Amino acid sequence: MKIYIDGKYYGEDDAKISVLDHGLLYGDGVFEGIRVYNSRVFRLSEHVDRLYTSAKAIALTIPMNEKEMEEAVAATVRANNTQDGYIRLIVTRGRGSLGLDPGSCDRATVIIIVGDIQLYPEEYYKAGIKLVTASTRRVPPECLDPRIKSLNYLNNILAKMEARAAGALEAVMLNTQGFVTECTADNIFIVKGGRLLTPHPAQGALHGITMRTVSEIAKKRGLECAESAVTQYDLYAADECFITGTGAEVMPVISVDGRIVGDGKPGPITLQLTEDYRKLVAA
Ligand code: PXG
Repeated sequence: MKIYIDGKYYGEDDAKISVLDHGLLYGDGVFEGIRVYNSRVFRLSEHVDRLYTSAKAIALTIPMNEKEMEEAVAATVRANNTQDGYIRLIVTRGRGSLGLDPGSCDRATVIIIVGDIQLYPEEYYKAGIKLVTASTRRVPPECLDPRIKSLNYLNNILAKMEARAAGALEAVMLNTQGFVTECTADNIFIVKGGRLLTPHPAQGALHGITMRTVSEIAKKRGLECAESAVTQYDLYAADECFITGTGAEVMPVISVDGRIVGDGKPGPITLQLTEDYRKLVAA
């Protein structure tokens, strides 16, 4: 495995950054998770765009432009000879002194790791997964805008632990007003009366690239698709439910907090979108 750090490649055992990097000390940095399908990087410019927007929101200067970043990602994929895989693109505040002040960090650290990801075993794409609602709420936008894909995932990790403790693979996270936001690393959709609904990013969700792609596919199929407020009741009363993410792609949901969704099997619209998404990424 060849790992890119600040313009050079290192083997897995030699790819190291300073313990004084503020990415490690404070979670001060941003990242993207991106997929490679058939040697092509899926939606690269959208991911790089989101990375630069996240960086801008935290006043982090990335020491290269977006075009150069896209080239660095593509070159790292080529160097690893990756046909199908997962890219973790990370920009940290860089090495500084002990103490929060990012002013002590001279230069951001850019890391590109190309590896594998298998978030969910294949059988779940046919059978669907169970969700539980976590008691850990999503950090409210007034505190930290969830559109910033930062290195600080503790809030989501605590919710993921709740899911695992309850025997589920993913957790629904509510905002501090009690509305559904998203899952720990996935956006969420419901289908009701043939219409798709997903929580509006203003409710406290990351603006997912898979979510946007699935909305485009759904619209092409003539399905109405809206971003709006979604409650737990809406999840329990949904005809169908699924989650979307770079790792998960489109994953059917068959129960939420012990309430069976639809007839307890992945719904027809969900299965269609799962298939359409796989065709699109392979094309
Ligand atoms: N919400 C959150 C909080 C996320 O972290 C998504 C939604 C889906 O966004 P995209 O743009 O991927 O459709 C994410 C994505 C991992 C991993 O390592 C996490 C994500 C993506 C890929 C891998 O667990 N998060």
